[in-house]
Amino acid sequence: MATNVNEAKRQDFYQRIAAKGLTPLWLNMSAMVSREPGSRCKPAIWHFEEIRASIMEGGTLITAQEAERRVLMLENPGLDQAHRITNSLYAGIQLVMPGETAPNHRHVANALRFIIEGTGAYTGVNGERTTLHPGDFVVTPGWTWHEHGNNSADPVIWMDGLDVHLVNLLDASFMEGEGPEDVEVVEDLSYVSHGHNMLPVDYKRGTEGKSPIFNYPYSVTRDVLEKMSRSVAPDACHGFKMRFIDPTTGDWAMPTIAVYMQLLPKGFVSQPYRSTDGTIFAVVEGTGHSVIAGQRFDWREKDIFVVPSWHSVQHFPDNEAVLFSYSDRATQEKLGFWREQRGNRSGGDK
Ligand code: GTQ
Repeated sequence: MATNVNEAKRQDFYQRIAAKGLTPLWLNMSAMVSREPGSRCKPAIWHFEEIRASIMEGGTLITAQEAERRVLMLENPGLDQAHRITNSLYAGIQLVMPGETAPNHRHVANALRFIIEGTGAYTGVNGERTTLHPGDFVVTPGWTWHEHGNNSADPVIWMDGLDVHLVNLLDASFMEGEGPEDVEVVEDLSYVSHGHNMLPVDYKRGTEGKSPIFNYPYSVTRDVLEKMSRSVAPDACHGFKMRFIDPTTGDWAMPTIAVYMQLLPKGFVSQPYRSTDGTIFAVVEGTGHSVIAGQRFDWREKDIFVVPSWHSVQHFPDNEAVLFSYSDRATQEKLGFWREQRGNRSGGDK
């Protein structure tokens, strides 16, 4: 029946309904409901040497106080300078120079810090301070006051990871500046009181919806990876990979962002792996390369690279290497969207 309708009539119809705020689904079906993820996000690498030169130059042009946060955002080359490293996630490089502070503020978005260079800067979360060391993973949960400062003699550089694009997709953003002055509490009180297989007796499990721990120190993480690597067999796709958790629930350390650390042993070649969570990697130790959807990326310490959703990745460390990574898997799992595929099999692997 419809085949008799002439094309000019259809075009006329499309034009008339467009003026009424209507569009035919049948012209957009495959883009709307794709057979598999077709991310515009591209595999990419940022070498730290170049990042460092740029952020240090930024350091001569604006103060942390003036900038509020002195950050260079990592722009995925496939995503139109939209201030995102994957479709859903943000990554930035923050510099705090000796003697500087970045003022107290809070926002709905959850943030992580992954410390790349320098020891002796601090982040304050709701008045509790933690000192930052290279390799530390630090959480500032949504709507907690946070400020940064550097009392050391050296510049401190870290990577920020935020779920701000998820917040903005849902039009749920609020932020406030000029938070309260620091209150005097024991440094790392949250880790002391929640991170040692004990909880304050009246702690109500999971009621906060976020981890009570702000700093997951690298000294501990590294020791865990070291002992795991000497005791159990490596996973064929991941080597020795651990995920950071909220110890009160066993859920991810952040409600939206999954965060990991993995050790790739000397001589290891990972089997091809892909998953629906586009993942940002930071090299903590070692050199090597990764092949992402057929493209080779050579990396060394402090480099940052991105593996887009449903792109196959294989890692080839030159010697023992350690990779930090984060993705939106925590969100996807909660919504029932997340899938992975291990090895070279074709088709989904749900
Ligand atoms: O340190 O609070 O990279 O609010 C972007 C937004 C860092 C921060 C960013 C922020 C922060």
